[in-house]
Amino acid sequence: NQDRLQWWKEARFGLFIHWGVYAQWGGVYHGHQQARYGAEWIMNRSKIPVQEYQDTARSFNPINYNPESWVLLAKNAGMKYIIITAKHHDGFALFKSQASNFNVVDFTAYGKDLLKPLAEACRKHGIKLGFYYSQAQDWNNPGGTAARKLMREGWPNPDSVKVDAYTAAHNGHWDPIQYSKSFEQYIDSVAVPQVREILSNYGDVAVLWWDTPVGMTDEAAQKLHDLLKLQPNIITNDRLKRPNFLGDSKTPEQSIPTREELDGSNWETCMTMNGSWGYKSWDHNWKSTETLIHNLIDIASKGGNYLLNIGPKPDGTIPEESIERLKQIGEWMAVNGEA
Ligand code: FUL
Repeated sequence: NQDRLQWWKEARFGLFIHWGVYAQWGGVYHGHQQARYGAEWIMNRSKIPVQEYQDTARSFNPINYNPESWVLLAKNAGMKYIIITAKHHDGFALFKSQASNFNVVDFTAYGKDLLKPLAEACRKHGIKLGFYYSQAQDWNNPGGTAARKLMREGWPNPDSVKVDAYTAAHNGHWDPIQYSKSFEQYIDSVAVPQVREILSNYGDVAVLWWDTPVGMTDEAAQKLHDLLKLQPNIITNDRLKRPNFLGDSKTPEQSIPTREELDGSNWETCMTMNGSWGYKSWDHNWKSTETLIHNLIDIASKGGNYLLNIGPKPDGTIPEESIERLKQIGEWMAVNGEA
């Protein structure tokens, strides 16, 4: 129904948060800078073995995580909602999960659920909270899929031709353990129970943001879609499985549609402030505040939403450049924005 989408249609501006153990690498693997794709792709781009990636994840310890300051930063910038990566393609869950021990509580030095205090802070300050969940790709939980990305493009490893041949023969996977279960087993034992967890344990969930339906089946999509009943007012995007599960909104990535391209459907442009979603230590290619405000005006005037991203560091702090820009946008909004 229309009421369900009312707040979203008026929101205009939201914060996207890409955070997980990939932040520990910061876009660098064994001294090599991962050039293409966001830093959250480093495991796939650099074909990091599952064991090595997990060994690093053990020491994840974001002691400076302060979710209330994140929420206030968003709120003061004029944002109405936050979408955080509950689980990205690397399969690491930012929440306590019974379905996979590759989660922040059971696997890391930190040992505490990251979504709980964020949900509380959002409730306290009147900001809607949504979860991004990578339903198909999962590079750590066996049976999850992997988009095939050639290693040759970004990693001058003499073995890369061999690795590329392996991924070609194994549906994009590069580590035999990724193949030890079927996709169906992964959906039933990890994706379905985890989506049930994030829709049950954190109060109201405003949005479920699916992503990259690599290898997705209609059957699996239906099982996931059925869980949305747990949150009757939830809004979803168009990335669960095309073309049969198009959700409520289109998701142009890093681009703003022209007026000619608008067809009456709801849409939300997601965009990075530099070139990466996840924290990339060496990417200094930041958009100016002026550009970001211009984008917001352009999008709002065309009836869309702007989901602007931050990639927090492994210690839980937000890059200074992002904080600065969000504060400046807030100053502009205080003068020019609606209440
Ligand atoms: C993409 C993902 O593969 C990126 O890592 C990022 O999450 C972006 C918003 O969606 O398709």
